[in-house]
Amino acid sequence: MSSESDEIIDLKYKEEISSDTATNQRLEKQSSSSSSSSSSLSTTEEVQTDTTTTSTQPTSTSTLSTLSDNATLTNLDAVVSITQRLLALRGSPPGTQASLSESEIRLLCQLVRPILLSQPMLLELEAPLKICGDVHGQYTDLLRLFEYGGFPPEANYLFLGDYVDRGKQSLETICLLLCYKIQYPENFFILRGNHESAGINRIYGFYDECKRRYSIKLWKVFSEVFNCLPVSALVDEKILCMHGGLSPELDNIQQIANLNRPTDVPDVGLLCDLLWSDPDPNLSVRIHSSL
Ligand SMILES: [Mn+2]
Repeated sequence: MSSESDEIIDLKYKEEISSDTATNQRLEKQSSSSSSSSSSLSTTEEVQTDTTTTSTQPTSTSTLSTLSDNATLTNLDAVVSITQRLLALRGSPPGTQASLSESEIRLLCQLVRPILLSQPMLLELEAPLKICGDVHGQYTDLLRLFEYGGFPPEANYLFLGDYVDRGKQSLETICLLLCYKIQYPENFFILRGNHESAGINRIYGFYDECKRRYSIKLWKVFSEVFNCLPVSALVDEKILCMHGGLSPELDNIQQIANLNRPTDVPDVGLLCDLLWSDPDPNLSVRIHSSL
């Protein structure tokens, strides 16, 4: 374990894709600091660092072929089928809904939870991978991001949270992301945003979409998935990513790895700050990167 202290870059790719006007809610402070003039494609950044690092190359080998359990195979067949129907919306008018049954969506939630919990709260990832900001239920924009960067597993991805709320198709958005997480668990990563919290997405759209299209129960099932999402990723041991920002409570990066799951997002403290903080030019933060 190294005791060296490195300055960590706080990656901020928080362009708001949503054109929704921000309300005056305290909870919406993120949108007030974001530029709205950029196209959604600007939220994808290619991270190519040290070429001497052994990179995790995108693999075309699906988890499907490595599993022998029949039940698992059947489940993964279902996930492939769901993925195909979601991707079939390419070329359809924006807003076209995918025909997924509630039981299929529940299956995605059921399959992804153990995968999320089997990986650390602080992910340690290797370049090359593409890092993407808020999608906020704008499913057409998500498809455009993949058209631009390559559909998994052609490229590796890290999404920084806020998949639901504001936009009209939170369900298609989160379902496609979960499909990819299940199929390519080592090449596709999704962090938690402040909207992946029941107290927030109860108000800003996701609850209403679940209730209107499926059931309140389904919204609760998603909450149990969101409570298992990791909150931070360290890329090539030098680029620290999270949805919000750093915390005054953060002295050592190990504190992030030590956060327990499943968990809701508390109103104060380290976890809250990682998901909610905005840049402060008056702060100078140094944290230890040793793990
Ligand atoms: Mn957001």
